[in-house]
Amino acid sequence: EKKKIGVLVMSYGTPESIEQVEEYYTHIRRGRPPEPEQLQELQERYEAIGGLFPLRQNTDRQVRALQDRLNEGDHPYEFVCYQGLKHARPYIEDGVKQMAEDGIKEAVSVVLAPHYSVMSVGGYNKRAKETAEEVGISLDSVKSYHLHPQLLKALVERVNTSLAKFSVAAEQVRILFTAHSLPEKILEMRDPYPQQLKETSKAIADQVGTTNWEFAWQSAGQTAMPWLGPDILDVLARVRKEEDVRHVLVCPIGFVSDHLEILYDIDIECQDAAKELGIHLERTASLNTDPLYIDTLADVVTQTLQVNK
Ligand code: FEC
Repeated sequence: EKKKIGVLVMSYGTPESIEQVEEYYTHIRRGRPPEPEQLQELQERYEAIGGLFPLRQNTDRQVRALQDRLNEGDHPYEFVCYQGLKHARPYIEDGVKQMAEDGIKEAVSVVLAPHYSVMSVGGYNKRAKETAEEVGISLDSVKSYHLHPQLLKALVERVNTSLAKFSVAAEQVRILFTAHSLPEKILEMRDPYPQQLKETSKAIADQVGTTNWEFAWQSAGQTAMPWLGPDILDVLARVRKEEDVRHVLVCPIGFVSDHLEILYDIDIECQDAAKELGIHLERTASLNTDPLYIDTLADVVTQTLQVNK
């Protein structure tokens, strides 16, 4: 009989229907319901990507692929994956409680986002740990995996595939690596997030063999506090105006699957801006269930398990 290890796979979460957008948005805003205009604006963004919520299916597929991958090969464990979503059901707490109901005593958690911020992955891990302690599960959390060789390999392949779509030589394409912006106050906390993102960007650019790249933030929230910049829309305008850049490849390294922040913020909003500016803009394909990404996850989960045993 193999020893059962629970694997809590945590992801952002998405609504299941347009009607559920309000509840979801309220959860993101820590219980404060959005203004009617804010709600309508968000519902319109989901409508613009087809009235669909692809993050749910993509997360389901990634979790299934990870469980299969973890159980391949010869080892003394049986891994059982559970989902824990930040802003939708099953919430992180639901996933941990389900593990306890199923008799799991030891678990590892991993977030479907490679870079650590106290405001992103830190928040997921805290909720998971607190619930695990309540229900008597010993839980260790993966913190980040932004330089994992298999992850980099998958991203380098995608950049190379996209570079081939331009009519100019690869070195003439400006690569913009992006991730979700966060409030600037993370800088005061010496948060590793900006540094890790720059490390991933540089590692990919080095392996591709280009120096024609920069980093930009995307999807900043509409709040009074300042968010990390420069924003990608400003970068597009600047590189066109100041350097006459007309070929841009966006590589959203902070995200691992297709969802609103990719399909709307880049594929609609940035594409529209690029068209206005006369820029040919491409985006790298999302990782989704790329076996190299699933290998990355399996590897960091088993390493975390071993280090702590
Ligand atoms: O497809 C989908 O349904 C969900 C797409 C989605 C992903 C995502 C990832 C991240 N977020 C992060 C931080 C913040 C902060 C706020 C915030 C707000 C929103 C809103 C929507 C939304 N996020 Fe998100 N995020 C996604 C969607 N996010 C919708 C609300 C409307 C808006 O502001 O656009 C601001 C909260 C506040 O108001 O206080 C902060 C970070 C990530 C990447 C890491 C991760 O996946 O966890 C960081 C996907």
